[in-house]
Amino acid sequence: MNLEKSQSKKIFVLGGDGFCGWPTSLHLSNIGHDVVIIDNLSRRNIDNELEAGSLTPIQPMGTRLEAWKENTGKKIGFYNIDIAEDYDQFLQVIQSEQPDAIVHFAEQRSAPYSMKSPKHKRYTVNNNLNATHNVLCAIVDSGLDIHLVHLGTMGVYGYGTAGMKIPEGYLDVEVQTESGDRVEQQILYPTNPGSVYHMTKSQDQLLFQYYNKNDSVRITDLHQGIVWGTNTEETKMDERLINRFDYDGDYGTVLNRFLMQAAVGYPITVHGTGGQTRAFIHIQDTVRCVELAIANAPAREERVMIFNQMTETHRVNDLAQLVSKLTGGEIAYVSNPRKEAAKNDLHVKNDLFLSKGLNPTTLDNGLLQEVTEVAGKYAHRADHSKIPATSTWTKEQKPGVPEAKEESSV
Ligand code: NAD
Ligand code: USQ
Repeated sequence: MNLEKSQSKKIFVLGGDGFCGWPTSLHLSNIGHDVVIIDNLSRRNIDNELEAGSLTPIQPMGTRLEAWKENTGKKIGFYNIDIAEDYDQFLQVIQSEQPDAIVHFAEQRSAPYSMKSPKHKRYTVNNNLNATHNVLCAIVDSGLDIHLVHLGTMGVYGYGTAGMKIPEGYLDVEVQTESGDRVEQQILYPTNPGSVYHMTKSQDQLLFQYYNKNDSVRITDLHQGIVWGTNTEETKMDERLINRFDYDGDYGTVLNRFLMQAAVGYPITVHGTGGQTRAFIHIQDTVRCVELAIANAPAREERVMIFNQMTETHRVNDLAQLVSKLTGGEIAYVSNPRKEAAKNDLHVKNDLFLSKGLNPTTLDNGLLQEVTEVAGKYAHRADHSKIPATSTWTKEQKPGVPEAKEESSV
C-alpha cells in the first residue's frame, strides 16, 4: 500500500536501529514516508557489555540502509546522536530536516538490565528521562508543530485492576467536594511500575502531560505490551534487513525466549509458577500501530492521546505449555529473579486501534512459523550460558537458573 503524495510525511525514528524501531522505519519508508533514523547505537554497545548478541545476524547500519535502497529504491537517512546527551546537535537536525512527526523508541528498555546494579539503575533513569525531556524541549525550541509518537508500556498501569478492564490511559473517577456534591473527572490512570525501567515510563507520562498543557505539543503515547516475533513484511525482503532477536536473560522477552529455548533444546524457564498474566503484540502489528498513530494525530489543543497497543493477554504458564506442546520442549519452573505478583488477572481495553483498522496477528497463526523460520534456523548462534535470567530485583530474589544447568555451570 502506498500513501497519496499529500499524506506522505517526513518522520524521525528515534531508536531506529532497535528491535521495534528498525522494522517500523522500513514499514514507514515502504508506504511512502520520508524516514530519518536517529540512534546512538547504545543497544549494540550493551550487547558488547553483556557479551550477548542477537540470535539473528543483524547487519551494521550502513549495510542495512544500503540493502533497503537496493531492494526498494528508497533512501532512509541516519544520524548517530545521543538524544539524552547531545541536545544541541539533535535540535540542529530537527531545524534542518523539519520533521512532521517524531517516533520515539530511544530508551533503555529492559527491566532486568535496569535492576542489575546501581550503575544500571542510574543509567536507565538518566538516559530515559533526559531522552524524553530533550525531545519535548527540542520540539518546543524548534517552533515547529511536530507530532510526537512515544512508545510507552502496559507496565505503567501495573498488571492488576479492581476487576475492570484497564482503560486507554485515563480513569473515570468521582470525587466528593466539601459541600458533599459528587464531581466526575478523568485522571491519568495511577501508575504502579514494577522495575526502574517501568518507573521511567511512568515519569515520561508526566513530561507529556506537562508539555501538552503548557506548549500544546501534540502527543500520542502508545502503551505497548510485550512484543513477540522477529520479522515483518519488510525485514523479510532481504537477509541483510533481518531484525534483531534477543534471547539473553536481560533483553530476551518471555515468549521469544520460550520459542528460542524450545528450538535450541534448553528448558523453558517459567519464573515461579507462571501465574503472571501479561499483554502481547506481534512485531508486525507494532509497525502497523505506529502507522495508524501517525495517521490519526491529535489536534493542537487536544490532551495527550493514549492507546493500549496490545492484542492478547496470556498467562506465562499457559504460554510455556503451548510452546511445549508445539515443540516437545521441557518446562523448568525456576526461582523468580523479580519481585512481582506470583499471580494476576489482566483485562485490557484496546478498542482505539481496532476501531482504526488494526487486524491482529494472533499466537495461533504465527507461533510455529517463528520457531522454525527464526529460532530453529539460527539456533547454532545461541550462547546457552547467556540464557538464564540472573539480574535480581533485590538481594532476596535468586537467579532463574534451571536446576540441571546450575549443577553443570558450577
Ligand atoms: P531496543 O533496545 O531494541 O531499541 C532501542 C533503540 O534506542 C536502540 O537501538 C538504542 O541504541 C537506541 N537508544 C537508546 N537510548 C538512546 C539515546 N539516548 N539516544 C539515541 N538512541 C538511543 O528496544 P525495543 O525493544 O526496540 O523497544 C523500543 C521502545 O519500545 C522502548 O522505548 C521500549 O520501552 C518500548 N517497548 C518495547 C517492548 C518490547 O517488547 N520490545 C514492549 C513495549 C514497549
Ligand atoms: N518471565 C518468565 N520467564 C522468562 C522471562 C520472563 O517467566 O524466561 C516472566 C517475567 O517474570 C514476567 C513476564 O514473564 O512476569 C514478562 O517478562 P518480559 O521480560 O517478557 O517483559 P517485561 O520485563 O515486562 O518487559 C518487556 C519489554 C519492555 C516492555 C514490557 C511491556 O522488555 O520494554 O515495556 O515488556 S509490559 O510487560 O506490558 O510492561
